[in-house]
Amino acid sequence: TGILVPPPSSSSVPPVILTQDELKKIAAYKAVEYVESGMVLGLGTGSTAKHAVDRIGELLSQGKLKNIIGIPTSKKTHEQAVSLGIPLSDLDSHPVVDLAIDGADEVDPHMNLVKGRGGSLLREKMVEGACKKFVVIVDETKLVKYVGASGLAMPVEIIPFCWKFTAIRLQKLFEYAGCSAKLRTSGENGDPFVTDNGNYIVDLYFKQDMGDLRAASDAILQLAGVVEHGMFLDMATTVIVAGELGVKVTDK
Ligand code: ABF
Repeated sequence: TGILVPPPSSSSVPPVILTQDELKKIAAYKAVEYVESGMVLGLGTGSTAKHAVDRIGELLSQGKLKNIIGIPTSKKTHEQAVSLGIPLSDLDSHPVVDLAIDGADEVDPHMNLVKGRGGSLLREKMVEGACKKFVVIVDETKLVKYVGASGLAMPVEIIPFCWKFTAIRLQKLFEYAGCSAKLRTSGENGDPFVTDNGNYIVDLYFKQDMGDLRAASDAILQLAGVVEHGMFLDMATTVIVAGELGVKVTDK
């Protein structure tokens, strides 16, 4: 699959096909331009954020960035950062983070996000909630009219104890929006997917707009058994979208 980038009409250069991964990389590199030496950085998770972490490692190794401290949002990103020689810490030691760069699964017109299809939503929300600036990097396929509009999962991290009970309660909350709740599994034998925090994830699928997102968030978080959900409301300060017509940067 690829996205056609048309050359200027006067050009004899043939059109360039950029893959989705190349678009992700373009957005990621643009975001790293916001990074300055001496910053405490939230390091995101996922295939888009991976490009940003690689780039930060590269700039550090070239001496173009200095004294960076990374706060990883998952075990996977922790491993990646260690392999790149990025000095790491955590929120206990660095409770204020200057800037975080991370991907998203959906971005609505108000810069509200769905995150967590990669399974790291809880640590992402903790780190990104502690940031002065949160730069979201996506390719244009992630843009939606409303949260849930992609028809793909809105993840909720729950404790394993009586997970079916919690899943049913979640589904009932959003009956009006045609919600169905499914436990996320991994591997061939359908074992539950287990997060970095030892929890399960229930993915919610919506047929219609769930409406007031803040009310939806509150309702989810009020259920005992729920740890966190993947709606990141009013958290992004910048969204960088790479697409067919180039890179678009939107600041809040
Ligand atoms: C993380 O990675 C998650 O919050 C989100 O689920 C996912 C986006 O993945 P990708 O960048 O691979 O599309 O940011």
